[in-house]
Amino acid sequence: MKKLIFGMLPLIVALWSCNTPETEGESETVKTMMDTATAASAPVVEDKDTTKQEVQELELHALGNTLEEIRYSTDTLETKAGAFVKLTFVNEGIDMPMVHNVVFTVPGKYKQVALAGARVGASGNYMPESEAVIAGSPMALPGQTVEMEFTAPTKPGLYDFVCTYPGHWQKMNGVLVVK
Ligand SMILES: [Cu+2]
Repeated sequence: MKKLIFGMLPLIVALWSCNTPETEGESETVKTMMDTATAASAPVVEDKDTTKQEVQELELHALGNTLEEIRYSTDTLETKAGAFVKLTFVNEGIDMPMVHNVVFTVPGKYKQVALAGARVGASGNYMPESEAVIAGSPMALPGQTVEMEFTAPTKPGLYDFVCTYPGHWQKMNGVLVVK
């Protein structure tokens, strides 16, 4: 009996060692696949981080065709703090003096910015170089639609927006609510 077991041992060892390279080969393949998977998923995580900023789409119209009538379609716009704002500004005016823009300013500075913008004049797009300006749209001629993009303030609060075309600020101003 003892002799039989010893006699079979080389066979068992032979079978075992025959199996070994294959098992090793498989685990090597699995390891490689896992490495590839990790490498491939890394940039996806990065992409997610860069697109983390929330997008806030807003629309604003300029209404009226005389200095008495002119106004924005709303006096309140709203966005989340730090969001990427895409604003579509539609000028519904018809006659030539109905030229408008939208300039966002720090709280309480819309009048100051508008008066400074009027002094800059047409050549400078009525846009003053001022720390009070957060962002400004291009000028929209009568019937024109312009787009602007900017990052909303990260600090919640009540900010202002105004048209800096001369003589418009009294009728064309509003509040940007940053939540
Ligand atoms: Cu205007």
